[in-house]
Amino acid sequence: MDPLRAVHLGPRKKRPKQMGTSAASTLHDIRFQDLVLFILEKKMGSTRRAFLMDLARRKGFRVENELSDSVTHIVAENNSGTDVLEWLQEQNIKATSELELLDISWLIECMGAGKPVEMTGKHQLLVRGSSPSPIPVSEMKTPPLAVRKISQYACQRRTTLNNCNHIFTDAFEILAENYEFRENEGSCLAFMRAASVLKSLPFPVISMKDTEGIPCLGDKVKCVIEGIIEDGESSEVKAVLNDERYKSFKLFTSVFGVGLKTAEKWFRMGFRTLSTIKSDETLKFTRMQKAGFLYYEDLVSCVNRVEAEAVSVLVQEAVAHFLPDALVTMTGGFRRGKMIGHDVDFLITSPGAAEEEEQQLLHQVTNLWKQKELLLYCDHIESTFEKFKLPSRKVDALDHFQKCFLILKLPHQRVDTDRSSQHEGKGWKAIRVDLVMCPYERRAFALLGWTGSRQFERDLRRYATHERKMMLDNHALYDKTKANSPALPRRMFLEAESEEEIFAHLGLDYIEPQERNA
Ligand code: DCT
Ligand code: MG
Repeated sequence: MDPLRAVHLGPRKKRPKQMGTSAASTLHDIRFQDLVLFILEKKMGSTRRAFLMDLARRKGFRVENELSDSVTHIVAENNSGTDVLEWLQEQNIKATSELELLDISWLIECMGAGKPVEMTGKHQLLVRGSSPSPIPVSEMKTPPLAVRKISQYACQRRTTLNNCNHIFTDAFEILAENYEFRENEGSCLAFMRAASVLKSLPFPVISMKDTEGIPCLGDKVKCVIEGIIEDGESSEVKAVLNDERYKSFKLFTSVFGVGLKTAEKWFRMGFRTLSTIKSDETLKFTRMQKAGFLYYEDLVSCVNRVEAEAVSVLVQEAVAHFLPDALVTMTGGFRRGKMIGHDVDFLITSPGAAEEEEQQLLHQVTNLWKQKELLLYCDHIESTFEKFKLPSRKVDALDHFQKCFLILKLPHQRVDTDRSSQHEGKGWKAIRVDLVMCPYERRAFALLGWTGSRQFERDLRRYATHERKMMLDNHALYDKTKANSPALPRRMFLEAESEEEIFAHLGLDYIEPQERNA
C-alpha cells in the first residue's frame, strides 16, 4: 500500500486557490518554454504534489504554483476530466479548448524521457459525454511495460547514463559505501543492486506504487525510498554523512594505495585528517601511498574525457613504437560513455606478436615514458595466465593478464582545449592509468571484463553460473554442461572473437557498452 495516498485520500478542506508549496520555478532552468504546467493537488495531496513539482522543475519544465491564464497543461492524478472541470468551475475558472487536461502518467513519461512526450488518448483525461463509453483514466492505467519485465540481472537490463532516479541511487550508493566500510558485505551488495536496478528504469520513481514488481528492492531499501519520497531526503543517509567513521574512511580511501585495512588502522589510531597522517613520523607508507599523497590533488580531481583522449594518444604512440600492429582500446567508464572517471583504462593486444614480444611491451612502454620523464608511478604485475585454467568463481577476482598500474604526467599542451592552455602552475596533471595486455584470442573476454561497470560484470558472471551453468571471467567462458561429455576439456571452453559472440553463447541479447552503466 502506498502510505502517502492512504494519508491524503481522506476528506480535505477545500481551498479557493492552490498555494505553492515548493521553491519558485526560477531556481531551475526552463528548457521547455511552450509548456506551462499546473499540478492539481486534489486527490494527490500536498506532499506528493510538492515532490512532483520539484522533480518536474529539475527536469526543465515550467510548473506554476498557482493556476493562471498562462497555464497550458493541467496535470491530475486519480481524477477524471469531469472531476477537473468541476474543480475549475468551483474556482470560477473557465476551461478553454486549448487547455490540456492530462493524467499524471503523461508527466511521468515526460520526466523519464527528459522532454515532453506526445499526448495520446491514454494520457488525456476523459470528460463524461465526450465519448460513447468513457473509461476512467485510473482504470486505463497499466504499469509501464518495463516494470513488468525487469530482470534481477544487470546484464539483462539496458542502463544508460540517463539516470532518472539519481535522488535514490545517490542515497543507496552512500549507504552501500558505508556498509562496505563496516564490512557488511550483504547490505552493501543489497544497496548496490538496488541502485543498479533503479538506474535502468526509464521513468522516475515517484510513489511506492512505482516500485511494485521491481526486483532487488528489499524492505530496508524500500524504507529508504519511502523516506525520500516523503521528506525529499533520507534520514539514514544524513546520519551516515555525519558519521565520524564514514567521513574518515571516505577521506582516507581517497588516497591512491589506501584500502579498507589501512583506513581502519588510521581510524583506530585516532587520525581524522590527511595532514596529520602525512606529518606523522611513526607511520610507514607503501610506495603506492607515497605517490598517492604526492599527487593527491590531481588524482582526486578526476579525469575528464578530453584528458582521457590525450592519454589515449600517448598510449597509442608509445605502443605503436614497439608493436605497430597492436590494438589499443580505451575500456572502463570512458568506453561506457562517461565524461569523467577516476582513471583511464586500456586494453592492449597484438595479433602478430610472439609471446616474448607480448611480454616485453608494457615494460618497453613504461621505460620509454620514464626516459621522457612522464612516469610518476609504475607497478608491473606479471601474467599468471594459463590457457586452460578454469574461470574464477570469485566475481571480484583480479584477472591473470599482465598489467601495470601507473600515474602518468600529462603535459597541459597535450590536452587540446582552450581552457587547459590557460593552466598555470606545474604545467601537467597527474593521471591514473591502467594498462592491460592480453593474448589476442582472449581479447573479447578481456574487453568485456574491463569495460564494466563492476555491477554489470558481477551480474554477467552470476547469470552465467546460475542461469546457464557456465563460468565466465575476463579470460574465458567455460560450459559446465559439457563437462560430462567425452570431449576433451578444451572443448568446454567457448571461443569468441567479439563481445557479441560472448553474449550469444550466454543466450543474452547484446548490450552496448553505453548501456552497461549498471
Ligand atoms: N573491473 C572488474 N573487477 C575488478 C576491477 C575492475 O570487473 N575487480 C572492471 C570493471 C570496470 C573496469 O574493470 C575498470 O575498473 P575501474 O576503472 O575501477 O572502473 P570504471 O568503471 O572505469 O570507473 P571510473 O570511471 O571511476 O574509472
Ligand atoms: Mg576506470
